[in-house]
Amino acid sequence: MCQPPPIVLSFAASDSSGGAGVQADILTLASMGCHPLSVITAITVQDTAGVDDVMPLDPEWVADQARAVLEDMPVHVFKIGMLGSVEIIAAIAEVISDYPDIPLVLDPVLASGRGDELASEDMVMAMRELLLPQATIITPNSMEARRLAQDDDDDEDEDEDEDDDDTPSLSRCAVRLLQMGCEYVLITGTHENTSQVVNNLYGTDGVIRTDAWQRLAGSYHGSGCTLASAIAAALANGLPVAEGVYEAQAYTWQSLKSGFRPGMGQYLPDRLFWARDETDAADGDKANDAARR
Ligand code: PXL
Repeated sequence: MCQPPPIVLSFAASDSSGGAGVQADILTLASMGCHPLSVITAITVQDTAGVDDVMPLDPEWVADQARAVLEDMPVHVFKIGMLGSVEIIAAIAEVISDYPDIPLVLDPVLASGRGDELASEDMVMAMRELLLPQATIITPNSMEARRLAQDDDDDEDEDEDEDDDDTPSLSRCAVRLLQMGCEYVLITGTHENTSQVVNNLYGTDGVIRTDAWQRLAGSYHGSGCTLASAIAAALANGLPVAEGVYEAQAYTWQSLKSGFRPGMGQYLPDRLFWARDETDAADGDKANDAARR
């Protein structure tokens, strides 16, 4: 028999459009050779244009789902996405604290790429206090990094790092996030006003790697979930963090490049791009290029 797939446990919310959330995690993890376990935190009502409603689950149901699978199977990596409530954050923090040797990839989902709020200020505080200290790596975009790293003195020294280049203040955010207890911070640059998308991985000694990617035209839903799950899969497959972060970015960029627009809103990444027939993929690219022109 060949090697069984490594197991990744994803804590995430359901996205009925299949673009983000647990659906994105399952597709990405399976596509990268892992067996995905899914603990649902909340149910969203959404299409490719936006989130209409969110129903967080009872925190005991979240903890019970996790405990059931953790007592049955060896989990190689945890991945956390959208959380739903402060009580759910506390429940998950307690469960995973019983498994300190399992690496944790935390995607601090605060808002959707389209701006729908997905976390209250209380949830941001709970994430800082209960989840960040347990994380191997967190994967905020630049807006999430600024909000997570904000502290009470920021109004006073607002001008300190504010020149035309945003990099110093993002690196300061990374330092603060590392001080909160995570081992690595990957800040993605999709929302920055740069010609390429520049992603920086920080560790306690500073920047570990900087990767720049061609900025693709169009607006995508589910890219953050794809990237964080791809990192979880890479770690589960045995890659060290810096290499896993590169592999995950390359996979995510390719899935975005092969993106498709199934509805009337955003493009979705094609997490199974490699499984398409080559001629189909070429036709798809042409159709996408035409649609984006
Ligand atoms: O992309 C972050 C995200 C995560 N999880 C769910 C979402 C979104 C964004 O919309 O809906 C369920």
